[in-house]
Amino acid sequence: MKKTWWKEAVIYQIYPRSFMDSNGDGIGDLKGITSRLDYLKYLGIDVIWLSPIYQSPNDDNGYDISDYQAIMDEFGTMADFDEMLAEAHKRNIKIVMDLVVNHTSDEHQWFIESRKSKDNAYRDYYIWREGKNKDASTPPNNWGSCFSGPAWEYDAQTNMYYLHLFSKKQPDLNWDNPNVRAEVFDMMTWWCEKGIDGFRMDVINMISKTKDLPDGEVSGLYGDYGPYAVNGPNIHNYLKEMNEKVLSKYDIMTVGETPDVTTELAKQYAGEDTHELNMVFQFEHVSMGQKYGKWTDEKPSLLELKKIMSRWQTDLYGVAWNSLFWDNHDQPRAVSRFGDDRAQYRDASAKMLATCLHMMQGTPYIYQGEELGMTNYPFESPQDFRDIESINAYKEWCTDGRVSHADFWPCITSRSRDNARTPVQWDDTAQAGFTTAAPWIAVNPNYKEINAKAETADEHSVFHYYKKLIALRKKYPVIVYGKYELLLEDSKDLFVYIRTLNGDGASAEKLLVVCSFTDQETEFTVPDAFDGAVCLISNTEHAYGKGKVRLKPYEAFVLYQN
Ligand code: TEU
Ligand code: CA
Repeated sequence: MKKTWWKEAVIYQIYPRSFMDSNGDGIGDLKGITSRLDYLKYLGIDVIWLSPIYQSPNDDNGYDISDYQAIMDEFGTMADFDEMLAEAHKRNIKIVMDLVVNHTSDEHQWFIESRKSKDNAYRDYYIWREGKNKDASTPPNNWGSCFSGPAWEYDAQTNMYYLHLFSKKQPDLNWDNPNVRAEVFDMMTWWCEKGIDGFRMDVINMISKTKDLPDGEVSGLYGDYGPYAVNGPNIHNYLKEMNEKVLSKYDIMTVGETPDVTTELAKQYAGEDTHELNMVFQFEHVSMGQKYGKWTDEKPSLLELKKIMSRWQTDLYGVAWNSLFWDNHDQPRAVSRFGDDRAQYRDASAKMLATCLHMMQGTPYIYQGEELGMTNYPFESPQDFRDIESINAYKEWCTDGRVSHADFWPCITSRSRDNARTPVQWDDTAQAGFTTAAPWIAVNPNYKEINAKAETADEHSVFHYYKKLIALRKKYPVIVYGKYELLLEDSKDLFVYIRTLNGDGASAEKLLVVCSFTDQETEFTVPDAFDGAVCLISNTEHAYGKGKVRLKPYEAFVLYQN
């Protein structure tokens, strides 16, 4: 496997709206990010993935872009961006931009033109269709959008519908139009010339749709667009073209957000020699359990989690590259979901989850606040939601009477994207030091106990544990390049694996990673091959010798043998 900087890097995701407010308007901004770069340098990360900072009417918090080459007013100016980029580079931190080109905002100039008339030069930049049977009262097909409701919006001006797989303010671009591809590639080149270090590509495996757009299989209220819009017919051609025309010309990293991919498809998207993307960012391990669609309060099964994560480790080994993450801006907080956020277990289980993930193969992503062990928010009512997906879903499932509030509430609060979007907790002053005004979304009330100031000062904190994991990755190539092997496949409590570098010969290096996913004490027997091994990191005070260890709840440790 080729060695590259992005395989060895640790990435930190910033959701700018919630990271740090510099000018007291309650909204995070670019100057706020710049002011916290020293904190990130101290943590030890190499790359920042910046969620969208472009001009946007904020129907979906910046994932609806109205100008790809301008900065959102609330976040600052292009000069602020240039300053942030320069200050990051000064600290050897790279900046990866979010690239959202499956769709634009309906307020993008292209769409404003497109909807004007059937013969407008931009008409074909988007996906327009007549209503079914030319009947304007029925959408072209039965697809549902990701954010509830139909995936088609009727536009009276031309008596036709446009496709939007996300909100109706996010019309899908027509990638089959060569002009669309040329415009996107030019825009990407413009950012590369500015000196940015890569792209995280939003739902990039959804840009190619089939020519016909037939009804999908119905589940719930709408039909599924999946077979016609995800991993579509021309996707690999378009990515290869993008690679040839833009990506291959720069030393940048690319990560494709790819919902619904198999490991077979990932080998194509992110293969060593396929000339598409560097790595995928896939969701199989965070998609377990479905109750009301994605809304569920079920605890994920460890057996299933191990199966999924191990399959990705094994199938991609030597041929393709994956991202490692528990959290991002679309997911609930990991410690609440996969760990245990009760006071006595939060710290241990946050460290255990970090160990489990950061010792695997792939590029690790830390989502802002995860390094502090931030938890889900205690929502009290639907009025607390800011996220369009949560707001619409509550209406479609509950207000419209398909399920009772009592049944639905625990499910939506367990999964709401707003769990990840509450402000970063910097200190124990008002609004957790995020802002001096009223924040756009409420601060989690636990900020007095959980905050960056307290954790950077305490060498036993979750923060310092992450710092140590990052440092270990830099020191031990086995963490980046070693081969993975799952042990104790059938254990319902323990996630145990080995990593091996340089085969079985005398120069072999081995890691043993042991993670307890239970709030009970358990027992584990250290394999003989790890007799006399060194403990690289652990979330308890244990001394690990030969043979049996009695494990505390959520205990984690890593042994190294060479
Ligand atoms: O997300 C796409 C995606 O597949 C989901 O994670 C989605 O956000 C949702 O959870 C579906 O149930 C990307 C962005 O990460 C997300 O923030 C945007 O809202 C979305 O695309 C549209 O741009
Ligand atoms: Ca601000």
